[in-house]
Amino acid sequence: AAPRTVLLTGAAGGVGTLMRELLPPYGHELRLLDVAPVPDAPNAVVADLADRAALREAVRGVDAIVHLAGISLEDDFEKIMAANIAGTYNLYEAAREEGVRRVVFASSNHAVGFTRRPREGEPPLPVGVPHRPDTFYGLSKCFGEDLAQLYWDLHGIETVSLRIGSCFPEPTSVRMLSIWLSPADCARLLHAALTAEDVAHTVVYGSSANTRAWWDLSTARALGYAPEDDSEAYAEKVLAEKGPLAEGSPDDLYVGGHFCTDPPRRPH
Ligand code: NAI
Ligand code: 15L
Repeated sequence: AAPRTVLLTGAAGGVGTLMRELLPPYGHELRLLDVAPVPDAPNAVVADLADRAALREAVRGVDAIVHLAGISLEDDFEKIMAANIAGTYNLYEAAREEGVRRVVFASSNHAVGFTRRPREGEPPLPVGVPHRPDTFYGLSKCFGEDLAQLYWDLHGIETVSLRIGSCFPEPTSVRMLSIWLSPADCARLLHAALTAEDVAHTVVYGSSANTRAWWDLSTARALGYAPEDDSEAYAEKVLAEKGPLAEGSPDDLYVGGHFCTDPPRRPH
């Protein structure tokens, strides 16, 4: 597909930093935005998702938006409300006003975090399971998915909502062996979500081709996503460090794992 100009929000964050490197080789020209300064990016837009005028200017002329910005762990409801709920609404409003037709939204496994994870021999979890957030954070991702559906039905703006598992350079826990999304596969998934035709609002799980996978990747594969990585390469190391999952522990029972009982909080 032709190169596309893409606004990458959350460009200073963990995933944003990785994608800044990994997306341009697919032919995407990136415009960067974050409330924090983006290292080595003098042209990045430094703006809060609360600033509607800045968002409108930032989305002007782009073909698509990859929306990663927001609070990425649990926090006080008011903070989640401002950054993830109102912030995502502000961004979609800017997209509508400026005629941007495609958004890729970083949802999260925590939108369905209290769902039981499939046991051995059970089918992988489909995207159609009801929302079952494990935190205010997960609840904000449910909102984002529903907002995406509304903006498709009402305004014809297409979204791919990615329920990302754990996107880090390496899996570092037993649960992550099931839900790891390697940075290279994340770039493959974003590219597919940016370029697939007629996606309307599509929800996909974002993980690599993990041997221990929990999720049905068929909606992601239908976009053209073909994962190449498997966390199994790290399994021996992780299991030696962490030991097997304790039966009946949150990480063993739930999609959202320890977020269900003891969610990591954003440091202030
Ligand atoms: P991160 O916390 O490292 O990065 C988020 C970025 O958003 C930060 O650079 C922060 O400054 C920016 N941001 C926060 N509030 C903002 C605001 N009001 N206005 C503008 N920018 C703001 O998070 P990470 O790990 O890079 O995740 C990126 C996205 O993917 C997040 O939306 C997260 O919820 C989602 N996600 C990430 C997963 C992962 O494994 N890393 C798993 C599931 C979802
Ligand atoms: C998320 O949604 C978080 O943003 C990320 O930091 C990880 O904790 C991930 O989920 C996970 O479930 O491991």
